[in-house]
Amino acid sequence: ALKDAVAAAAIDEIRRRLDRDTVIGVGTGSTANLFIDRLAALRNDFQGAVASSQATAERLQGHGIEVFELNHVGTVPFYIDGADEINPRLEMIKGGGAALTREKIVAACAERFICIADASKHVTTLGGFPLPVEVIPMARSYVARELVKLGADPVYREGVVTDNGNQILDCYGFLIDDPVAMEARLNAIVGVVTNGLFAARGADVLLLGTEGGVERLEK
Ligand code: DER
Repeated sequence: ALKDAVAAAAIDEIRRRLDRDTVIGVGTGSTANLFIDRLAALRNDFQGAVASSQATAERLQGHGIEVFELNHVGTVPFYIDGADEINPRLEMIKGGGAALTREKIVAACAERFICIADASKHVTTLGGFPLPVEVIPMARSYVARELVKLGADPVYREGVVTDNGNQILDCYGFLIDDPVAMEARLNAIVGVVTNGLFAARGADVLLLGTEGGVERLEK
């Protein structure tokens, strides 16, 4: 119910800003899926969407919403997506759904990142949720050793291949007191494609589902 409330709040957040040329960025996961299902009712009020995963693209198309290639769109006015954790500075850990690379790409092209999350995702310090790191398969063991040097306990997400043909290490035991610095440090490890810290470019608005209703927090 909390996820549904924030999905509805995201529709209210954007509906007056849609016109027939608008293409919006859409995230991945169970909360994003509830948003997509509600977006269907507005499909004649905007042009289409850029998807952050194959799964999201298929769900959008299933609702008759046109999906565009990002290279043909450029920027999008908003990107709506969930998070695994989000702190008061609207920095996030994402990647629980293995879509972190394309999510981060679409988010980079968005003027406004609207995060939709239930209260369980709201934390003071990031790192309770294991930090996903997308790696080039041949580099997996090398990256794992480098992550251990940084104090993490990396666990290979067996049987998962991302939309980009890569693999994921989930890093347990990271206490991340400087998300921006850690994001940059992880990006510097050869073989890392993307890490799940969305801190340099966090969210701009958080719609947080709480028992008392939806709270709107802005950076
Ligand atoms: O994988 C992701 O980044 C998803 O957005 C995830 O963080 C949120 O998924 P959920 O809405 O199913 O909790």
